[in-house]
Amino acid sequence: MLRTRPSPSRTVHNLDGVWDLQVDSANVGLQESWFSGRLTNPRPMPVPASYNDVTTDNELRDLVGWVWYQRAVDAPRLVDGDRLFVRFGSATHAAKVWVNDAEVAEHVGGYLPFEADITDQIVPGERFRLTVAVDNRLSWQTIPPGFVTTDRVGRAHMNYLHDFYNYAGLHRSVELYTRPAVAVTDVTIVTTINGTTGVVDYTVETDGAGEVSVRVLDANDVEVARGSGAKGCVEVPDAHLWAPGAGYLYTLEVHAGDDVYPQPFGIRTVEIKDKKFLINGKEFYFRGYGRHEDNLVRGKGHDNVMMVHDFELMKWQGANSFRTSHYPYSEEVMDYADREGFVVIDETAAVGLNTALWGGGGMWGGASLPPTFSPETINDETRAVHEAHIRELIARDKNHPCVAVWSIANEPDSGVDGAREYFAPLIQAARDADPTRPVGYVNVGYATPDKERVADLCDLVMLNRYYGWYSENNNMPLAEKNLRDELDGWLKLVPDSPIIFTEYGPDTLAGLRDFHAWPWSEDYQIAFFEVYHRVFDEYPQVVGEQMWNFADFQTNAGIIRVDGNKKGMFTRDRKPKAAAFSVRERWLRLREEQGS
Ligand code: BDP
Repeated sequence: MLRTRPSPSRTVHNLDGVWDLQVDSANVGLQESWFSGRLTNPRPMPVPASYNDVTTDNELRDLVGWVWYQRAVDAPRLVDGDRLFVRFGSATHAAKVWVNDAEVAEHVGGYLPFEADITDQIVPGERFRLTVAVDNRLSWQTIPPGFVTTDRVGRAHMNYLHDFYNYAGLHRSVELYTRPAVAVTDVTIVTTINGTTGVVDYTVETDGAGEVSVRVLDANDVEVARGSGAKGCVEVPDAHLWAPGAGYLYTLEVHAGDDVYPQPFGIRTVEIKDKKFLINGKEFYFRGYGRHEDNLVRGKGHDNVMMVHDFELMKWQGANSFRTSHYPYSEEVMDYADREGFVVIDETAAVGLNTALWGGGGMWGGASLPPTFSPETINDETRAVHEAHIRELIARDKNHPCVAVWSIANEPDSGVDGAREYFAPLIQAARDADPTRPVGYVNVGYATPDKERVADLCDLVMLNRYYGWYSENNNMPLAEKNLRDELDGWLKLVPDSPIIFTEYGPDTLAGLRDFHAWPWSEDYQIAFFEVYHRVFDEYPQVVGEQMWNFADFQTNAGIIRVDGNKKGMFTRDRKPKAAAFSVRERWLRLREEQGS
């Protein structure tokens, strides 16, 4: 789906601000048609934000079910048959939207955009009522999965198999935009490099028939190439490449009928060859983090101040990449990564496809659950939802030069019956949707090479490992031995795949120092990274290190979390822990040696 971008033929009206919100604990709003008038008992709620931490109300914080957002909107005047759309950056996890009394949109999946043409529901220049009902419930047939239980005192619980708080609400901007009736509806750009020439293949889809032409503008808006037709190839002589740390962007200005749509892009290639990860034909080594969209008070609400600050911290540390663990991030973040030259492993929201981590004394405690892949849990219907989600993500992010890898899941149960059958068609779906980028998934610690059933279908191996934390705690010599032994197993299982460590790190309490470098101390975090980095340096097949996590973040309540997960390089309010400085030294040195 195209991002909203203003142009001579398009206007964008931002609807962020303080909306009304009403909690629907009894789940009656739909039957009682709450959309048909003003909400009767609203409270103020900022958009974008997670609603959970904004107020002091426990009912809202731990709600299981629907909330209703509402505001009055002034419809713009429309010229020459223009169409008016309302667009949501995301609504977590499912939403229904009404304009006055008319339902205009329904969407499931909490981290991707959706929109509706509302031209026929509004009177141009007049005010209308916009109501959005948002449901935070997950099921075995949603991505990510979850399940609701009710306890003996009648309390509903949202159970989920992932380690971050189930923040919900309108996390990203809500916008109105206008565009001509005949308009650009999709653009796909694929670039290759021929000597010093950038070769730009493009495909344009339109609503209605209109003559299509394109111009390529450089970063100073100077035209450097042009072409015509809905599909074609234009050449940019002396191309300025997009490269890690140097995010040079061109614009493909697409004209269709009267519509003009400016699509930014970068000229660059990504490729895996001889066990190396290549960007523009040069070896690339990933330095960075798994991250979260997570901040004090605003939860997963997008915030430009925090976005720019986080990128400043990553640059300070010498990072060149991150993974959008464990869901698609806001479009603002993807645009900014393009611009700042960060390399992104773009992940779906398929986290927690793994009942083994939950039940039978698993990491998160709780009741035993059936096997991961079963008719009652992750089944064919889940796979269809997962596949649609992969396609939606690739449709949204395919033109971002920052995206170098598609990660189609985090830590699924990849070593059990049913895993290969489940994942083979999904990997194929990702390749069909984008034949240009490597595809993989992130492997869980206990799906070791002897058990693993999916890795050989992927282009690369991505590993989350916690030797020295969840196992071999306070025994780094044994952790190191086990890490090396396991790596040797991967080299045998998939000798041609490069390996990226996508998670490793211990929980670390900021301010806790210890002469003996005990677990939880800042000193243990430093020692832990030293061991892992020493091992990485000895295995040429390891082409990246993304520690867990950029910053401390909020999780569900539980006996292994103290106000959240504390594996951050930075605290939740972005203060550096001691390891931030030692890792910085390493990453600045590697940047020097590796040139990006
Ligand atoms: C992995 C998960 C990640 C967790 C992390 C941890 O991928 O979401 O937060 O471990 O336990 O299992 O800290």
